[in-house]
Amino acid sequence: MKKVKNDMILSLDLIDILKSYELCEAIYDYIDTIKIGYPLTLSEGLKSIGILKENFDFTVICDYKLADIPATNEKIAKLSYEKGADYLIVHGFLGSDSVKACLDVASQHNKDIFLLSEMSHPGSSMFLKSASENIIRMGLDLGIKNYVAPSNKIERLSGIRRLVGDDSFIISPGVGTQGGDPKETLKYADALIVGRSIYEASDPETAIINIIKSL
Ligand code: OMP
Repeated sequence: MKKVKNDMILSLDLIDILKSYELCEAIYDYIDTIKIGYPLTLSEGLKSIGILKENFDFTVICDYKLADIPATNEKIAKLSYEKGADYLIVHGFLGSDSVKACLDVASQHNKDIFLLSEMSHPGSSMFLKSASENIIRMGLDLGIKNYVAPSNKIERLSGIRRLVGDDSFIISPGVGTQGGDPKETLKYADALIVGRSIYEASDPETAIINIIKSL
């Protein structure tokens, strides 16, 4: 992935397209990349991708954490890219065939994926943590250059950076509300993913400016 403006991606987990639109109007001077997931898509439909992308010229990462058999992953990926997704977040624990199905659809659309190996919430240490390194190695074998790694578990994030090397792109959620520190995170990640600290703030623009200042 190319550099993200202000090294910050807005995680747009609102469920209302009008509120999402208003938020984007308030922050688009500072943000050029947004992440849309199930909350907005299940509430307002896949058309939300196009509405926000076309009006604000955003790069859109669709966070559907794809985790299914290859045939189903392929269908979800195709729909997402056709509706305007530039990147899809894909779970690695399903194995290489499921991930490869997404990679193949991405390359047919001249788009790309992010691979997820472990997560920022506490439960991630039950099963995902022990599999994470092997998942990353699978990603590297598949030629994947984009990864998601947790900001609030800085040793895990730095370990993933060591594994993937400096020419891979890491985006990092868990900043702010989940405890991750923006400045520390950017020692190892290329961009922060920030949701509630921005969209739940009484003044989202000021919230963004304050994060940028803290860097
Ligand atoms: P906030 O905690 O509100 O900043 O939102 C974080 C966003 O990143 C949410 O959309 C989560 O679903 C997502 N996320 C994580 O919080 N942790 C992860 O390990 C991975 C993701 C993700 O894949 O984006």
